[in-house]
Amino acid sequence: FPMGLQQHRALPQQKSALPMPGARGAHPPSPGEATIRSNAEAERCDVKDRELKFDIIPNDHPYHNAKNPRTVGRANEKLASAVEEVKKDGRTCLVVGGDHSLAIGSISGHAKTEPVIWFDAHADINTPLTSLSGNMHGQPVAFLLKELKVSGVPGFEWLKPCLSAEDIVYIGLRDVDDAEHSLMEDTFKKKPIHLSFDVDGLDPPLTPATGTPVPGGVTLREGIYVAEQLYKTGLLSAVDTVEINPRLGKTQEEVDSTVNTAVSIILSGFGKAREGSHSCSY
Ligand code: B3U
Ligand code: MN
Ligand code: MN
Repeated sequence: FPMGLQQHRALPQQKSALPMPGARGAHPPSPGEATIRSNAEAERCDVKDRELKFDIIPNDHPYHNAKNPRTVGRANEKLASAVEEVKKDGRTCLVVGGDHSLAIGSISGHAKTEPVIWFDAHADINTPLTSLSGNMHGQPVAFLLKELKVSGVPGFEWLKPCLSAEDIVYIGLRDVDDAEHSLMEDTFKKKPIHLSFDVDGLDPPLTPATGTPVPGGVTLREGIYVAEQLYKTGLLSAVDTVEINPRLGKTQEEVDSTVNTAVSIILSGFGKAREGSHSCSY
């Protein structure tokens, strides 16, 4: 921490169709900030930049396993107010920062009811009691979740947990601590999943016999991976596979490749593993 936090910028955008003249604050732009601004303005975004300055609180002793709690807590309080102002101004809020603990302030300052997509290799759901590293960037989800009732952390007196477990979706998890795994098992209810799979989400050469192909779709490997992972949850309880129209195939080959692609997706969703399906594990 805290160097990343000192560089956070709330950069709202897309207010009007015309770029604003370069109205700037007193501080010189950092190279990253200038690059974001110039690229966003080239896309005709109306960028209103604001700089936040954060204090480093002296003698900021750990609270259980949470390091720098007062510094991180106060910084997030400021960030929450800044994000709230950006939203009141009717803008889309962009926060550029280092440390993921900033999500505590950013999400709290947002209108507080939105679903959150947490794109991360890590679940960031440790509490000050479970964290092994003590790093605050491994804890923001716990601070935000009503169910986990994290409280008493100095610097966070202002915080009211604003997320329910059903408001958050994780994408990309692949490094979850044991304690985090238990917290997730207890907190997130497992609901049956319905997969509605339109084959035109795949890249067109994979399913040419479909009505409205669009270039730039996902690969067969990615599509199969999604279906395999859903199968592995044990929660997949209904599957649609749609927009397969053999009559639109210009050749038999096009019809066959479309059908074969759909079949591979379906089989993966029903448990076919690419290394072969084996009933025993050894
Ligand atoms: N779960 C570990 C590792 C970690 C979390 N977030 C990041 N790393 N970036 C922890 O420190 O809580
Ligand atoms: Mn993270
Ligand atoms: Mn991460």
